[in-house]
Amino acid sequence: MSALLMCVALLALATPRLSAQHWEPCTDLRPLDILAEVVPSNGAAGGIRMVQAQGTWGFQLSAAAPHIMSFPASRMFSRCDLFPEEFSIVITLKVPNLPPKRNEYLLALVAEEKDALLLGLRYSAAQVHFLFLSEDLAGPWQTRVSFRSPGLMDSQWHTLVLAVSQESFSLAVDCGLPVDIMADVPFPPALSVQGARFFVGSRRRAKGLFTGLVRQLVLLPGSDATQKLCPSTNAQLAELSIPRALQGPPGKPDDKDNEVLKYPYETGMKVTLGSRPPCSKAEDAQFWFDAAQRGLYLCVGTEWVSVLAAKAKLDYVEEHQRLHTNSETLGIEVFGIPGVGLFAATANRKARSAIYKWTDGKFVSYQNIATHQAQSWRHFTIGKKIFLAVANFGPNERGQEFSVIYKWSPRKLKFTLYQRIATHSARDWEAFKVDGEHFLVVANHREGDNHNIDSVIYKWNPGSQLFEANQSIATSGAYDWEFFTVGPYSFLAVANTFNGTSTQVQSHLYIWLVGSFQLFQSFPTFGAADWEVFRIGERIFLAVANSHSYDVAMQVQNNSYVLSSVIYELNITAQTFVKFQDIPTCSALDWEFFSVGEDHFLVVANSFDGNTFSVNSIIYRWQGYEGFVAVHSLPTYGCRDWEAFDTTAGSYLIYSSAKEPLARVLRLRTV
Ligand SMILES: *[C@@H]1O[C@H](CO)[C@@H](O)[C@H](O)[C@H]1NC(C)=O
Ligand SMILES: *[C@@H]1O[C@H](CO)[C@@H](O)[C@H](O)[C@H]1NC(C)=O
Ligand SMILES: *[C@@H]1O[C@H](CO)[C@@H](O)[C@H](O)[C@H]1NC(C)=O
Ligand SMILES: *[C@@H]1O[C@H](CO)[C@@H](O)[C@H](O)[C@H]1NC(C)=O
Ligand SMILES: [Ca+2]
Ligand SMILES: [Ca+2]
Ligand SMILES: [Ca+2]
Repeated sequence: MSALLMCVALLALATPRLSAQHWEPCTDLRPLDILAEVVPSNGAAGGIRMVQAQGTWGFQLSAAAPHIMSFPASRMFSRCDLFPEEFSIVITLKVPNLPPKRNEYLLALVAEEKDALLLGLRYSAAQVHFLFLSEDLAGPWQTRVSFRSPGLMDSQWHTLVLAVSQESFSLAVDCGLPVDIMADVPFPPALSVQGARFFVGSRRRAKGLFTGLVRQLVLLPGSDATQKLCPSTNAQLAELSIPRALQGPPGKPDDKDNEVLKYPYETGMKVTLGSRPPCSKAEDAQFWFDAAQRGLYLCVGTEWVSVLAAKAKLDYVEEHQRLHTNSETLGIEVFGIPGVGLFAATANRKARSAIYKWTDGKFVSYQNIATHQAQSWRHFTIGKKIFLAVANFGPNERGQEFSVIYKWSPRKLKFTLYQRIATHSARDWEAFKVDGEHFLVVANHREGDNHNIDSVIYKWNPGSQLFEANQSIATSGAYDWEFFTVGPYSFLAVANTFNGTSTQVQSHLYIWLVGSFQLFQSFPTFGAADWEVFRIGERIFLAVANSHSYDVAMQVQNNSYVLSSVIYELNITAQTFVKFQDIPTCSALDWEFFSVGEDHFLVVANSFDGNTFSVNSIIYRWQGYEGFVAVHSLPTYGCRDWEAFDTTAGSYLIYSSAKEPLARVLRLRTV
């Protein structure tokens, strides 16, 4: 956006009206929440559904008749009838893939009597168009300003800021560099909105209805909203103003791909807003979101059952299930399959690993899969396909080393072999998406005795429907990969444990730049076994689990399992992670972040203190200025991996033991 726009004082920019005594803008000069105007806070409007996608709530309007999603412009333009000459529009949306040529309206301002489109915003597969009516001596005509390839069709949420000032039109996506267009027709200095109506998600007609999800639609008179929104740690969801019903929605922060919470949207479950609706057979399995109390309820039988009462507080933890596993378990992955249920996959040391299904409040054995010293499972999806990849540490019967990707067969209701990938003592798989493309990265731990080998990133080839090698990254005893995004940037962190002589090696953070990952920052680590990224509000943290301090040259002086693990925090200005807190741990192997109500927690897997595997694992609570403070001490034996998950009945933790064939499910009791 032009610097000029930012410098000029707000008042001068707002469309003034020359009244008898003084200049006065027609609207308030604050963000005007257009979406909130059409979706009353009790959510009573017909045909509007609240749905969740990727952990974020939005409205689906397509079932609502256009007139329901409209209101007279006079409601906002209370003082006079002129649209501001300079303004910006902020919209957060998630769009479906549109066929070529199809256009959908996000917003329209229509002069009702003449049925004239005064102002419109619509998009197609390739463009975003801003339309407005301008008038000159020859009469009124419609002007269209088109922005190419905004990249909205990747099934992600995006926040667009359209800023208009005379003949300058600019569009910024996710706080990225704005595309500026200088048009030969300026936006009219005095566009009358007399007798006009705003239509959200349509152009007053049935044709061109918006079929995606919308979370934010705001008009900011007089200024460029990018100044208020950007930079943002969560640029795809940067907020200026969000309707009340969507504020502080229940569920975990969206840094975790929570498949359990994604489920209502994927299956098109219905969420009702407003005051307590009836719950009978007809509403069974439907959700009700109580915006006032911020609670989400599920109709079970004839009762509304609280799914995630946001104000719940963790009181204590109790044992819920002792899960006898095939053998010692090195990793657990909990995931949901839409329409089927909740599952846990265990990576077991001996011949078979297992998949369990949550049935009547317990994990029950569902499928066994032959693995070779399996270390971890990773669940991911590509479109409608559901996959599960296992990291095999050992060779198969024929001495070959493979890690394997399995695919869910909706017909057999089982996972079946999909692709084998040659790996070297694989420890971990991480799945992620960059610019709409799917990737998998493997942590190759060692080849023979050599720990300094490459770990490999694979890219999904939509043509061959297989993963193919894309990039190799040198690692030292790689143990874990963790992917995360900050605004438009994608990061990949590796935990390096051992270089052949020492566990005191650097672990690295890489950033995606022009088609490959490049080194961004290095961290001193001691036998690093896990990276965990998490967000608290706008803050971004990265925690490393240090398992062992050891050096061949100094093994007598320095061979310790009791050492600090470190939490780092991203300083956005400095573009670097800085140490936030040291936490004493005993051969820490995993961190897991979870939230209960409005509180945030970290649990660490402490596995060994140098003498015994019977050590306590600790739950820490986020206490702001104090950082993380130990609140619960849980006796564990050779603790290897923690996972947090939610069901309709409550919130749970599960942990596995690397030293005994027993995993435990713990229930989080709340008050
Ligand atoms: C391993 O790391 C130690 C300590 O950082 C260093 O002294 C040693 O040279 C490294 N060894 C190899 C093989 O890179
Ligand atoms: C890896 O994938 C990226 C993104 O598609 C691509 O730009 C790059 O050329 C690929 N690299 C290799 C070596 O295939
Ligand atoms: C021993 O290990 C600790 C980490 O636990 C490290 O801070 C210290 O520098 C090491 N001492 C020597 C002599 O290498
Ligand atoms: C972030 O980094 C900047 C630039 O180095 C520094 O001035 C600022 O104090 C840091 N902020 C915090 C919270 O540490
Ligand atoms: Ca990982
Ligand atoms: Ca972790
Ligand atoms: Ca874990």
